[in-house]
Amino acid sequence: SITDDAELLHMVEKCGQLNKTKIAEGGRKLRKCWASSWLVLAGNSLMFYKDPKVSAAWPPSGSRPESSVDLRGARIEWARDLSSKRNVFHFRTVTGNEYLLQSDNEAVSQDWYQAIKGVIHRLDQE
Ligand code: I3P
Repeated sequence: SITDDAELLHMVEKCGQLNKTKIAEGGRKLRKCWASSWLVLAGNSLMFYKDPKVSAAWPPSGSRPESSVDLRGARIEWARDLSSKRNVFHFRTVTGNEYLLQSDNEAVSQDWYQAIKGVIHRLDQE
């Protein structure tokens, strides 16, 4: 609804495009499948939307995230050994869902890494 979108917009810390692959579900390994994804960092959540292929249309009215993860207790680290791609970081939720996130642009990757890490640390201190 418009109210929900407005509430979410208020909480948005960062949004943008990254390459993403899920590599584990509940601790069970998955086959990599890299795809472009639109990420929204808001509140305690990181949400993944289907890449709209157009810039910065937010909020994507009516659309729901393809998936959303709770950042509480999550772990994040640079992952130089888990991919042949550059600027890759590894992200793991408490429930054992694991993702690799990546941009060819080093600054973009760095910004996302810091933003997600910041939220995780804030939640750790609550
Ligand atoms: C995978 C695909 C991935 C690659 C992965 C391959 O092959 O090419 O892009 O990961 O490497 O197995 P397929 O398309 O047949 O599933 P990176 O691009 O992250 O290196 P990996 O198996 O060494 O992880």
